[in-house]
Amino acid sequence: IPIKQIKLRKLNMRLKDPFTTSFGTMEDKEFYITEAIDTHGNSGFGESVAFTSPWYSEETVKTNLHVMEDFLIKILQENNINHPDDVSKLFEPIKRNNMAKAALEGAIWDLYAKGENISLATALGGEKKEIDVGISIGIQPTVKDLLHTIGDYVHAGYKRIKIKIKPGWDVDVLRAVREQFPDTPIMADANSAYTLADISHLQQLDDLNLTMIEQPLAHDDIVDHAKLQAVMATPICLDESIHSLEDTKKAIQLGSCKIINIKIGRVGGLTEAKRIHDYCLENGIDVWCGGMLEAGVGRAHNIALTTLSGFTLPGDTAGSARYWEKDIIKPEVTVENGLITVPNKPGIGYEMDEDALEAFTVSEKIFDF
Ligand code: OSB
Ligand code: MG
Repeated sequence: IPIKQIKLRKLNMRLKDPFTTSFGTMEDKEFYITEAIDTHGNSGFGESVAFTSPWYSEETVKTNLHVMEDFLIKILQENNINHPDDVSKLFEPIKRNNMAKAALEGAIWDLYAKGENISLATALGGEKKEIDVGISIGIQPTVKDLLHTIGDYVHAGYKRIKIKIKPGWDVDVLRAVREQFPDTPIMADANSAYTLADISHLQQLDDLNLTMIEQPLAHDDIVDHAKLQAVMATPICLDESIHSLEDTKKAIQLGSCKIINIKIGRVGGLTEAKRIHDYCLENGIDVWCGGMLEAGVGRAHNIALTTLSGFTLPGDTAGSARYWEKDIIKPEVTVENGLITVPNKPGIGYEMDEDALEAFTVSEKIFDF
């Protein structure tokens, strides 16, 4: 893949509504759009999903820049890439910093697919023409607000509702939701807000027929999660704890979870995401594609990944309008009856909206090869 230049654009976009999790509230999203340009003038795009504060994981927008410009881009400048799968191998000497790695690898995957004149989904081996989507709802001011919001999304057709929980906003809230929505697939995401001291409290969730509980315990734990899963009927899904195929194997072996949320950024890119998917498919573990409040480029990558057959559960990749007044891609991602139609154009399958990109860009850096 004859890369001639890499462009890093820092964007700042305001979320339509602030998004609150157990770790805090996000209102503005600052992030990098990566662009890999080849000698034919084709461009591939990626998006970094790190946030400005290290609340979800240790990476931030600033660490992304440091790692990309001082290490990862240098590696790309010094090596030939025949296939995007080479990238994660080349990045291996750099520990973690998975979101920075994924942002660059994603642009190279898009560029590769465009060069082959196939969709990114096809390049990854995905065959679904449409994907099932759910929605993640942040912590709301009141239970009444939450029930109202859920009603809107159920009405819009979303296939499952994920509710963010934290101590003080959990069992009673979910019980009220279950009463009002007896047949809706519902799950909860704690973003690591509990400890094993909360076992008996969390066990009450077993009465509510939840599809799963996501990351109830520490962000870096798989041992306590195994202890919790042993005494809970509700499947545990791991998010924060899984950074690689190796982590996946260990978590499954320990019985720490029955489901895995795959986020491209968290695992260091599409190649590793696909490897985790393949392993889970072979071993009967359900997976789904998580979200990081992405703009259009990251959303497009999530859609492509979700076309792989092992993504059996609806993901968090909702439509653009759920997050943004205006997205940076054309057309924007739309959801109908809880489905996103997978684009079949080459690469990510969406055009950049140059005006929007321009309007949200706060700075730009160019690296020539
Ligand atoms: O834990 O899945 C998470 C948003 C920000 C950080 C972490 C998470 C989330 C979400 C929202 O749940 C997913 C989305 O709608 O993009
Ligand atoms: Mg999560």
